Amino acid sequence: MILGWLPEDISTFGPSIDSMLKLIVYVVGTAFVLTEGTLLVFVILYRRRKGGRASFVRGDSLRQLAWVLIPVIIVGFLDVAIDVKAKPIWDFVKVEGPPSALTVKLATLQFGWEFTYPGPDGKFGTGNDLVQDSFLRVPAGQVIRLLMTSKDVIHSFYVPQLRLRQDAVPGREIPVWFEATRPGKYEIGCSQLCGISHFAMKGILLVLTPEDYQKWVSQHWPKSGAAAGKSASGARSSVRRTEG
Ligand SMILES: [Cu+2]
Repeated sequence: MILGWLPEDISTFGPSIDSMLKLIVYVVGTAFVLTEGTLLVFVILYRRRKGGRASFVRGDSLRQLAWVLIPVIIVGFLDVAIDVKAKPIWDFVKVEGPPSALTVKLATLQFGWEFTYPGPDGKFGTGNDLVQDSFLRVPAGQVIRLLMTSKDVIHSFYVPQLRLRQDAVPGREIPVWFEATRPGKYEIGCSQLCGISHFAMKGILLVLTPEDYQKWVSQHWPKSGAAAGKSASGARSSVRRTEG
């Protein structure tokens, strides 16, 4: 039921993330209905009545303590069960991950996204990197690795359809991966309150068919070995393209 409210899933690991979400919603939802239901019943049953006297219950006897201890044990057990089910999913999504076909660097800043492609030689910092503001183009059906850092404050890369959210932290390079299954245009949002224009920090993820992606690469990437885009001062040894 709850999964019907979720955005479209275009990630290979999306179903595992959704299954965790479903499990947590059902466990917490059941606990919510049971505890609030019990509270409501007790409020009505033991409401103030004429001649009734309140008493102070200290919870000394085991019978009284059981009202606290039994729910604690149940909640503790469910917590551990959720952790056990989540562990392999966490390891796959956040720790191990499959080998990637393409690595892109992401630098976040107030208030935008800067994606750097390694250029035809597949290496960063060799003079033919391609820097793209706001737009991340990737081929569908291939594992993409993003190396994230931030130039100023903590931001957070969030694409709901990828079921992927990761903070970008200054001074650290954090790797994430994803494999998008469906070509399309998806919004990248920043999900860390990062300053006055946080609301406007929008990027675009374009998932292309492998053919369209190759076409874009051949049209826009610097040619192999070319130190294209090198400024007169040599300050920036990469090609920078900005789109509206
Ligand atoms: Cu931000």
